Amino acid sequence: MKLLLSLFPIVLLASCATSSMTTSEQRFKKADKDASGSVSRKEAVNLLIAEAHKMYDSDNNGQVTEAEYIASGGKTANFHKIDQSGSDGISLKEAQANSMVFNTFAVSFNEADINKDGEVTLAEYQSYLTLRNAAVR
Ligand SMILES: [Ca+2]
Ligand SMILES: [Ca+2]
Ligand SMILES: [Ca+2]
Repeated sequence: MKLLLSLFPIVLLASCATSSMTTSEQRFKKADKDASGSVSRKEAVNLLIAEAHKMYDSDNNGQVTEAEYIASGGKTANFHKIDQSGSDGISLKEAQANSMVFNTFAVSFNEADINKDGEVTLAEYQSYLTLRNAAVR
């Protein structure tokens, strides 16, 4: 758990970096897979996990090996918890199916879901970004 939380700064930094190239609206639309106008917990978390998985997968072969995981600040024990199949590689599917990973990434979704209805609207997302940027400054 502790090791996954250490992922967070990386993920937040990455989303800051992408937001300079894409607007928050574009990012929101990307997360809203079914184009329902709001982002569900599942949609948001799956996207965050996909982004983190991509970042950990330094050689881009679709699998995060133990070496790649450790190199990104992960711990062996957690690696084995997520690598359910024991294949020395975490696929995106495995990462998304892992409840420990899901719950970790759901934390930032829950923060953004201001009225706690399980969906984040564009307005909620934008006020979340404003709050977060204010906290950084
Ligand atoms: Ca949606
Ligand atoms: Ca890899
Ligand atoms: Ca909401």
